[in-house]
Amino acid sequence: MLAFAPLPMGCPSPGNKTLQMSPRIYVGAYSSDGDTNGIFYFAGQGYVVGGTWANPQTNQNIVMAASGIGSGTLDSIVNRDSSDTFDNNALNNWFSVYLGVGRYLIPSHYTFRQRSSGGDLMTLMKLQSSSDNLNWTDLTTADAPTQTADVFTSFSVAAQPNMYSYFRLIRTGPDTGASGFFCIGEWELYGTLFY
Ligand SMILES: [Ca+2]
Repeated sequence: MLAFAPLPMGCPSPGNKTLQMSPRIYVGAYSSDGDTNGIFYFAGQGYVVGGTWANPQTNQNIVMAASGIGSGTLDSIVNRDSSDTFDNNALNNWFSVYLGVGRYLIPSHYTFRQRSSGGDLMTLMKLQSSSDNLNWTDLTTADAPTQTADVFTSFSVAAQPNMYSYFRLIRTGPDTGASGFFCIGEWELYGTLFY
């Protein structure tokens, strides 16, 4: 679902800041796992509806980061295909995304796709948001993805008043091998984007 509209009066603020402009609005509504409605897909289109898609991390239309990389690449997390990226083996390891200057999202859902190869899978995580990439707020608390390789699980995010430019997935439980790797195949965010 796509919609464009002027910024409504009383719309949510980015963290504790106030928008000084009248941004465009893209409503990326979750339809099905792997659909093309998500914010990372839209970023891959250069933030242009109907634009030609290219990997949004490769072209830096989003800026991803990790607490460490053990194997694989950040690009693979948003390449819309099966892949394996491992974070480092550590407590509370995470993958994050920065949407860029002047881009703020009110999230509604996210999808997580397990790594494609056999091996240890993720059991528990949560989604967090931030205005400054330093202080993080829990948007979900205990998200348990289906423990099948290459399979998507979608999670809804409770309605909340603020919009944010930074999001991260943080591991909150052991993987199925009882070790501390954060393994991921794909990630997508949905919601209302001001850009
Ligand atoms: Ca992937």
